[in-house]
Amino acid sequence: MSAGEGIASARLGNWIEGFEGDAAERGQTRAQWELLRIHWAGKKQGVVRGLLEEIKRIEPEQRRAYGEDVNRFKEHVERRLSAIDAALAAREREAARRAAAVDVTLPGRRPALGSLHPVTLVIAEMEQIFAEMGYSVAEGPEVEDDYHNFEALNFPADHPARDTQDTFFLEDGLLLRTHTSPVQIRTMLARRPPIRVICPGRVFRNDNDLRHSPMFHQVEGLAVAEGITVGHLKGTILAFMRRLFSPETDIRMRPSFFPFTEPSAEVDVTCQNCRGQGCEVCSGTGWMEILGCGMVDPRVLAGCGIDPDVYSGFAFGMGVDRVAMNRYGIPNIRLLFDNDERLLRQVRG
Ligand code: 2NL
Repeated sequence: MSAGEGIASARLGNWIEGFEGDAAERGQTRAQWELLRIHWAGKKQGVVRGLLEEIKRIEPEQRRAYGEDVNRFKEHVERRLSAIDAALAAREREAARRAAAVDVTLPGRRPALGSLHPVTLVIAEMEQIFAEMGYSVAEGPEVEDDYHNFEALNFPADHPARDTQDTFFLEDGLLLRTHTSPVQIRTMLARRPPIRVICPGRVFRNDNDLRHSPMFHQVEGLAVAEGITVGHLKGTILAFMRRLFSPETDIRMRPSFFPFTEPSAEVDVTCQNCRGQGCEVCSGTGWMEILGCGMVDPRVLAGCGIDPDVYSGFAFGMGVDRVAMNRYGIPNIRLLFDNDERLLRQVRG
């Protein structure tokens, strides 16, 4: 060991200082580190290599000390290059870990919320109102037979509603129900009075233009008991309309005809668009035609095994689709049944 061992020479100090200055600048990225390594430790053109070659030109008596300095510098450069390499690798691992990590504080992706169809909403509302008046809900098949859809409802054999113009006939004497009345027929055949039932559902008629859809929705109602009168019918309809629309709503009844009721009436309610003032929706009349009703024809009761001398009943039927369009500002019946999701997104109950 020489006397100078452990004490860096000024020459070695300068070399180290030069390297460290460069390392401070170029030790930040992998690409820069590569240039740093080639510049200082490169096998052919590196600074250390150049210093080693320089030994030939050093005075012989200086060579041993010079050689030691170069070797110590070489070790310094190699140690520091691998230390910087290790630091860069640690940083790269940390960056990769962060990129792959799950951020548990991120809010979750919410699933798109579904919503109920406007017709479904209105039917639910109607069911609720009648439920509060003591009615139960009954459903039945959409594919019916002539007996339940026509015969039991006192349709004469040659009635125009039986015509292929209006009814979708299927095979084997079956058809698509043209109203939900067959559900009430089935109820009267199955149960004894008192009966209070409403029957919502899809109905079908061969009618397809700007104002009609071949499939639409009805809610029909039926009450059969001893002593049921037109007064009960009118009071029930008025109470229902005031709950469905508003307490200021009025009704008016006009004589009409249905094969299954006698007497029969059409019911108009105060136009909800203009509150009865007259507008384009109600053609200036102030009234909307919304419902048909009447006292159940004694022949219909008798056909279902209910004695018309003991019992009487009222029944009514109304379209749901127009009410839904009116309530939710839907201008065209097509929009209800085109299955365009945008309708459901815009109409929220
Ligand atoms: C309308 C008219 C109505 C009925 C439906 C009915 C059912 C049975 C017996 C008697 Cl089982 N009547 N239903 C009564 C009167 C009118 O519907 O314009 N609907 C949209």
